[in-house]
Amino acid sequence: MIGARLDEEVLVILRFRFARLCLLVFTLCTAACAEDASQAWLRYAPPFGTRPFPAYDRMPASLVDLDNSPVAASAQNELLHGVRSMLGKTLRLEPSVTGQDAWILGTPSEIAAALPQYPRPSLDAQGFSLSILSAHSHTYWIVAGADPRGILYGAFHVLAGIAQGQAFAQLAGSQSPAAPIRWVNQWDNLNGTIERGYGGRSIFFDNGSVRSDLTRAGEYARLLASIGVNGCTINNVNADPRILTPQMIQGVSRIADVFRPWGVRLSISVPISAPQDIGGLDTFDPGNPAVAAWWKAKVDALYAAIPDFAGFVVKADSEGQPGPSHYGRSPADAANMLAAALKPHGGIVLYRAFVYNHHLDWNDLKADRARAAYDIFHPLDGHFADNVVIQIKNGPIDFQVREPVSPLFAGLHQTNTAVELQITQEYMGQQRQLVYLPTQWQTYLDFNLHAEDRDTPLKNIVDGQAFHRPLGGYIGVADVGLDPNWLGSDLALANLYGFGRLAWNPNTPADTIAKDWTRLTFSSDPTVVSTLSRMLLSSWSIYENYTGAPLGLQTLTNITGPHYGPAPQSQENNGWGQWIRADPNGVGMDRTVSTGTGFIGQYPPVVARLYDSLQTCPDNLLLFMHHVPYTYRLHTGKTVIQTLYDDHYIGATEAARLVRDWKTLDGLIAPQPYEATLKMLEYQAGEAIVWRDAIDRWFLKMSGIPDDRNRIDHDPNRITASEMQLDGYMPINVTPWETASGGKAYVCEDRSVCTAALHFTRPAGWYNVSVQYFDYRQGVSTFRLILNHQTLATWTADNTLPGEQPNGDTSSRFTLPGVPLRPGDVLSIEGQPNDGEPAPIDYMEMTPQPGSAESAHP
Ligand code: GCV
Repeated sequence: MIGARLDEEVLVILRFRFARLCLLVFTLCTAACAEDASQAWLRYAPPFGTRPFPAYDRMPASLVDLDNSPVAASAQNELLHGVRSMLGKTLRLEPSVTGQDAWILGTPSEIAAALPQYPRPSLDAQGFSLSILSAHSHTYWIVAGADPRGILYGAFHVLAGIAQGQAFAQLAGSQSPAAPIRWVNQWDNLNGTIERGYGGRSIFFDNGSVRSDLTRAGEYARLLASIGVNGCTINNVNADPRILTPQMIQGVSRIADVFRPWGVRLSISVPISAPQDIGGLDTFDPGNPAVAAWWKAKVDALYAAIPDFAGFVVKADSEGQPGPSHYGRSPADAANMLAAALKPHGGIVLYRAFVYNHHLDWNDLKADRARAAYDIFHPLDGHFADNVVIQIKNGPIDFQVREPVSPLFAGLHQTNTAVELQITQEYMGQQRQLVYLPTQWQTYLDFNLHAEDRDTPLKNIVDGQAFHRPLGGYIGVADVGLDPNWLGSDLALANLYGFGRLAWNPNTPADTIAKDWTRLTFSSDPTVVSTLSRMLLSSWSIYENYTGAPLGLQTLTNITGPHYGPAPQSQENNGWGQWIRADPNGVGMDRTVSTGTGFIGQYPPVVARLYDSLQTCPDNLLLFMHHVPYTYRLHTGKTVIQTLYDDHYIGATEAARLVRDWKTLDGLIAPQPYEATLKMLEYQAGEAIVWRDAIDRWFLKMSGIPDDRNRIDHDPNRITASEMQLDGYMPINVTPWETASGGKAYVCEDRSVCTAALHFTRPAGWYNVSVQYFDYRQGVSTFRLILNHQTLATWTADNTLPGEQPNGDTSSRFTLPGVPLRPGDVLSIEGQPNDGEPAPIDYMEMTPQPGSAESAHP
């Protein structure tokens, strides 16, 4: 026994030394290595460039770390690195405070022991306090943390302040996190893929094992710590039971080792069927003692390998995952069994409320997926163990473009809850389009559910205040990958950053977060900060408008496919229950109490009254709550159908504005992110047109009511392939039909080259020429744009869009601005297929440059 304990101590010391060594290597490397995208908001650039920063001229030269923990060592190393990088000075590490000015790191009691004059702040767990103390004729810059994590968060706060040009004195004050749980979930599979991940392969797993090189995992933990995130669930909630094999537990413990210096606790998702899947039992019934014993032994083994293991995330009885209902047991039976095994070690269970039947009867007008979570979990309120937290998606459906807040938050008063937000943009453009989500999240977090007829905004429910719960908080589905910039797009990182900031303090305005992130990531130049933050803040509404989801239609994307391009019909006629119930007369789900599914009745009375009445239901959720005729007039006075048409035009116009705004930052942003982002925004502007046209066409056909400006399929600048002279190009049907002109794409199938040509008949002038083509995931077709005999441009269809067919997932746009055209010109597209991609095309558009076509005669 004593031998075992000694071994354990030696192991802890070795781990600690290893962590320090890693940190040292990390510090030296990051100082010497060039700035790269993986540094995200931690690039530590001098805030004023080469100009001096006098506030730090007389800063203490020494740094004393009074806390002997690996996490405080991270704080120390981070300060060393950040100060050197931003201020060009290297702090001296000193063992004690005597005889010098110093930066001091420690807990209040450690600091008071060294400096009795120190007025101890009272701090909540993981909180920090920054202050300046003058004593013994010396000045101390103090970073006090309630615990090692608090010290680390304080150090990151100081560095973020320096990076934004703030003096240490300006940063003085205390902060504590709003809630104890501030976790990210990763949906990584053991084979290295990531469900709904758009930033490359897993940083944790490859080919069924934990990666040998976990450098990125350690860097990820550092990023998370810098925004106060304290937990990470490393594998998909659609969990592979092999995560619990002894070999895998050893591998996972290596991930915990690289998380530990950053105060990030590791958790895993587990399938409730694991005792049967890999445990050799013939049951996984949570009421069976052998099953409970299996879990207890498994949990003990996990803690032996990972002493600070955080707990389990569970998806059960959902989308094909096995669950306790198989044995007639409830979620509480399953959650409590796991909780009992974890409790002696201090672990917790996050049991997801995302439980619903995905084989609903579409013809049943009372069936409603939105009701499921409340119907299942509300009756169990008070039956969950105190180390169980119910993890509830923000809305009752599934991370849609807009949803109401889930009524379940107001239906669990004696149960811990956490809100699950989605950082990865599954329904929101998949990181190929700019959508800044803190604006959306804040709408949810501020929403007052009026539980018990009191003010109970969602943020105060999940932080435990509203119902006096000891546990609760924020979960963000992040899905970062091995791509240098983690999420596949530089701008998408604002969402990861924003999640951490809101989980720490949900009262932080989305605008502040956008500006801070911009300064830390790109530049403090006022033009950059104001332009980019404006772009970020408007992006959710732009996306909502052009994707066809305004008025509470949730999403109109392809829900049975990749959740990307437009496919409104995919909502209907299936068991998934994301119905919008559009018919020739009207649209929307009737969820009222009197005539509908009764979902609205799950809300506390104040909110139920708001949504139930057509007079008070907000326009932006109207069609989520009510079925109305297309001619129904909104609070704006405009009809539903005309609003749907107009909003799509507004959204597409605004998406084009994002490109123009970004271009004003040319020269103010480093070349690589500038170019990559420009490409993304240009693509997005094209995709906004695809969405606009598809959804407006679909509603025009469904409603039979014309757009009052007759815009749909009447673009005077557009000539479709069917109107061109074709050599080799052949029409094929497109599914869904509304994602291409006339429901057809033109493909080059049996030839090495095909062409489509048009005779230009409009006035001479300068035109922007766009070609709409389809870019499959596979194959790299080549296109050539030819004016008479002159090649104007060539490009390749080399994007990795989520589709292998011509439709809204793959429709893409190439634009060449400023082409001088004259009547009689022949403009042609030449397509060369490649590897099964038949150089598919849709149309060409010649848009006169403003003011030029009539006046100029090139
Ligand atoms: C991990 C949606 C997503 C699934 C996801 C599921 C969940 O249905 O499309 O990919 O599964 O939500 O949150 O469990």
